[in-house]
Amino acid sequence: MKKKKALITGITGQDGSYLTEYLLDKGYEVHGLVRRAAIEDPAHRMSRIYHLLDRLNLHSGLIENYASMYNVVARVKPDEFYHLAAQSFVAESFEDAFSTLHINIFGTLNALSALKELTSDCRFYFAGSSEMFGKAKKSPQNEKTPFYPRSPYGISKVAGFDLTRNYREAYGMFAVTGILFNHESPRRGFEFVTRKITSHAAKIKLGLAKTLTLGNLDARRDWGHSYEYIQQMYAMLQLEEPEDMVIATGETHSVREFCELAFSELGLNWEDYVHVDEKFRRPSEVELLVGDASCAREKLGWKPKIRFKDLVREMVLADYERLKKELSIERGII
Ligand code: NDP
Ligand code: GDR
Repeated sequence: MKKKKALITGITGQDGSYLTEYLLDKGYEVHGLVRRAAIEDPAHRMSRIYHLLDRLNLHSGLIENYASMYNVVARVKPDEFYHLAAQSFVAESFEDAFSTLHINIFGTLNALSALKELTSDCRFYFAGSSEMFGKAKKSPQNEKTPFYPRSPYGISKVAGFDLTRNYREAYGMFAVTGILFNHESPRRGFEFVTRKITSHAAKIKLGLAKTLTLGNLDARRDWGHSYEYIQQMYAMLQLEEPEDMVIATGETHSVREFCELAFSELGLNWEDYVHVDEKFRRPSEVELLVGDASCAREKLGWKPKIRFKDLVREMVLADYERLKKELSIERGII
C-alpha cells in the first residue's frame, strides 16, 4: 500500500518532534518545512529531531512567505498537513506584535491557500490555543465559549481559527482547529514557565544557580503532556467529519503550585529560591484557564493518562539528569 504523506510546519518544535516520531511509527512518509538557518546548523537548531533526520524529508522555507509554502506543498502533495509553526511565546507577542501577527496569520493563510490551489483533498490541522479564550467569562472553557484574547498571540490564533473555518465552509476542505490547552514535556522551550522552573530547580540543586525569578505566581493553567496531545491532532484528522475540538485535562494549577512540586521533587523548598519581578508580568494577563474536553472524550476517546504531578516530576528529573551529565562531561568524569 502507498505510504501516506504528512507535511508538518514547526517540525523542530516541541509538538512537531513528538508528532514526527508518532507518524513515522505509523508508517507515514514525513516531510517538514524548516527555516534555512536550521538546515545550516542541525545539531543545535534541530536538536529535538536530530535523531530522526535520516528518516525525514526537510524543505527550507518561511511560513509567512507564500512562495515558500506554495513550493513545498506543490513538491510534497501531502495527504495530511499539520500547521504547527508559529511565533508561540505569548510574552514575546507583546514585545513584537507586528512579527507575531504577520507570521501567525499569514502563515496560516498561506498554508490554506496553497492547499486549496494544489491539493484541496488534503486534511489540514491548525494549532489553535486556549489563549483564544483569554479573559474567559465562563469556566471550564469548551468549543462554545466565546473568545476574548488578551495578547497579540491570542488574537493571531483567533484569526487562524476563523481562516480555517472559513476555508472549510467556503471550499469544503477538511480543515480543523485543535483548541489545545497548555502542554509541556522535557522538550518544552526554556522560555515557557514550566521549563524555566524545572531547569532552574535542577541548576539550583547542582549548585549552578542560586535563584529563580518569575512573574505572576497566581496564574492558573490546565497543563497536560505534549506527547498525549499530538496524538489527538492525528486523531482529529482521522474523523469522518471535520470538527474543531478542545483538548485539555480539566484540571487547573497555579504557577506557585508548579514551583512547589518541582522544587520538592529535588528535596528543595521553593520559597528559599523563587523571587518575583514585575518585569515578567504581562501587560494584560490570562489569569485562569481550564478546559472542558467532553467533545474530544466522546468523539476521540480522549482521556489524559499523564497527570500534573507526573508531568512535573518527568520534567524536573529530565533536567536534573541532563545537567548532571553535562557537568560530568565538563569535569572529565565521563
Ligand atoms: P514551539 O515554540 O516549540 O515550536 C514552534 C515551531 O514553529 C518551531 O519549529 C519553529 O521553528 C517554527 N517557526 C516559528 N516561526 C517560523 C517561521 N516564520 N517559519 C517557519 N517555522 C517557524 O511550539 P510548540 O511545539 O509548543 O507548539 C506548536 C504549535 O501549537 C504552535 O503553533 C503553538 O502556538 C501552538 N500551541 C502550543 C501549545 C503548547 O502548550 N505547547 C498550546 C496551544 C497551542 P524554529 O525551531 O526554527 O524556531
Ligand atoms: P502561556 O505559557 O502564556 O500560557 O502560553 P507560559 O508558560 O509562557 O506562561 C504561563 C503562565 O505563567 C506566567 N508566568 C510566567 N511565564 C513565563 N514564560 N515566564 C515567567 O517568568 C513567568 N512567571 C509567571 C505567565 O504570566 C502565564 O500566566 C503557552 C504557549 O505554549 C502558547 O503557544 C500556547 O498557545 C498556550 O500555552 C496555550
